[in-house]
Amino acid sequence: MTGQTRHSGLPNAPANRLALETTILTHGVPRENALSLAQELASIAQTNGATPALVGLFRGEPIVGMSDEQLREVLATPNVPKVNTSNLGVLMHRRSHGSTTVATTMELAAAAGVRVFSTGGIGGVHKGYGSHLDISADLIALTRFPVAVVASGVKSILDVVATREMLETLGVPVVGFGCDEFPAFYLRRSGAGVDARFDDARDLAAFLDKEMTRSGRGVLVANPIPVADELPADQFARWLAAAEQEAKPGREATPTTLAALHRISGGATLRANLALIRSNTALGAQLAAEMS
Ligand code: PSU
Ligand code: MN
Repeated sequence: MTGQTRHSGLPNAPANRLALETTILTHGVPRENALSLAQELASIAQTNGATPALVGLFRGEPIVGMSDEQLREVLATPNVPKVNTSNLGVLMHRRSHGSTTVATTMELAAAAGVRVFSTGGIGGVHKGYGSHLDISADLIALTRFPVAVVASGVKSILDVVATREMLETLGVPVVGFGCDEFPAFYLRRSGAGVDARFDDARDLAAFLDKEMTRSGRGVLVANPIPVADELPADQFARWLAAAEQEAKPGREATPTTLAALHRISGGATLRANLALIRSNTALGAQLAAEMS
């Protein structure tokens, strides 16, 4: 088969696959938006030269390239668990459906030879509601799996500057696409920096190829939310302060805060979230198309 390389993992897998995650579908957006979002992202990936591969757990089976039919069944299941590196094995053993977070999507993508993955924003260091220490497994996954993650930085519900510092501590390369600052999801700027700026997708793809082959680890590609979709910082701060009152600890922290924000903002944060996911999917697809 043409277009196949030693990186493609499976014998017949195309080399231009772009991984997409299931947690943004099950926990990041209202359920009624999930299927149409998945279909839209798949078509954006194709338009930009990639083969989309939705990652998730179906009846305990790790899937890289979930079918619409499988996705429909997962979405119709109430309380689909969020799959982290830590509970992946147990959920496989129990033949559960599961939606993969950034960390687990990277793990399964890497095992299948997929080297690029687009999402909204990665998890990171939480601000610490009460006395809890809560740091996402997404950060550690970047040190373990050779996958380039295209995201609009970390979700602005987190401690963005602490997360940026933690990435530095872990030695994760953070490159900005068309930006000098580390973006903060709904906002284009955070005050923190990136390790390098790239403006050309081809050049960035060439770097990612070389870097991940060299290090065997991941890279975070920070792609800021499109200018037209950015939220006003002061308004966002007010919405977030209100949403934080409803946040639950642990695995529920991110989904409960996002859902509260979507409601309190009258849908503005959801629209911004969808806009940045689309934009990250387009960039990820261009990179996947260029990489070997
Ligand atoms: N990006 C979004 N919405 C989301 C997420 C990312 O636009 O819901 C998900 C990702 O799956 C990420 C997870 O891995 O949030 C972070 O969860 P935690 O903080 O529990 O690690
Ligand atoms: Mn957590």
